[in-house]
Amino acid sequence: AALAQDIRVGLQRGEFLLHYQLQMSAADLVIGAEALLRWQHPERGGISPGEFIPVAEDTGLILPLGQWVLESACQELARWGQDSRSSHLTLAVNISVMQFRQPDFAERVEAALKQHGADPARLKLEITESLLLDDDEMEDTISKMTRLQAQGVSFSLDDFGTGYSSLAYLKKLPLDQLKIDQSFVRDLLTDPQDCDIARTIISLAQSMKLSVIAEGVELPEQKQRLADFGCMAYQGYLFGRPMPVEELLPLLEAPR
Ligand code: G
Ligand code: G
Ligand code: MN
Ligand code: NA
Repeated sequence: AALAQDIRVGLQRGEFLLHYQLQMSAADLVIGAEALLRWQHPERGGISPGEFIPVAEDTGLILPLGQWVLESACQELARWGQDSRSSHLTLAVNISVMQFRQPDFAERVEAALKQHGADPARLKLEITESLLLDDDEMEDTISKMTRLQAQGVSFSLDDFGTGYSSLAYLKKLPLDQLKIDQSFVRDLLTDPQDCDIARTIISLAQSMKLSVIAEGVELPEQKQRLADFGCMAYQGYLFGRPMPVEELLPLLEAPR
């Protein structure tokens, strides 16, 4: 509860910020970035999202916090659109279930894009399988996604393989991408089961005409193994940690 109050105050005082982690093509070109929320508390220093996001979700504070993320990301995306170094990049934004379930979620995304003049086709929303748990909400999920997708917004299914989504649901959703959870990438080279799972997710994506990105790639050998399976995009410490935007833009200048 103390932390919840701190989140409220932190939002008012502007203590939150976004870091960005590169997303790469198989040819090692930067294709985009994921926005990751950071909190710089004046006394306690950096507090990790693993600590405060669950609290924000339990208290409903994820709504104002998520709204701040969405607006800040759209503002950044609009800036990227004005800069030849970054105008081709997509920006991926994490969306909590509670945020997506807001009746006016699609309108909020549209308003944030419009307010800042960001290109909808450069915005990617990362949703999780927990969105698919509730049968009764399926129509609502599909209609919000379809509405946003019609404007160019794309959807990636984050942490894929760790949840409970059925293939029947997966088939119905207007998704663009599966994101292989880092738990399968970590031991890819030593655990044959993780290796099989990663390969299976990649071929599932291919057969469903979805793109696929692997997260948590730390070693060139992991990237190579995933590439052998047909993976098209990568994210992880191998290419860069989540970083402030001031560090990201100069990286785009020189060919890597
Ligand atoms: O940022 P880190 O790299 O430590 O992320 C930890 C967790 O917090 C991840 O599960 C990530 O998806 C989540 N997370 C990071 N930023 C956001 C955000 O802006 N919104 C939501 N809902 N989750 C986020
Ligand atoms: O759940 P989500 O995928 O949104 O969150 C991504 C999380 O993974 C963040 O906490 C981010 O800091 C972390 N991360 C990103 N790349 C790597 C990596 O290569 N290795 C590890 N261990 N964590 C990573
Ligand atoms: Mn994510
Ligand atoms: Na993830």
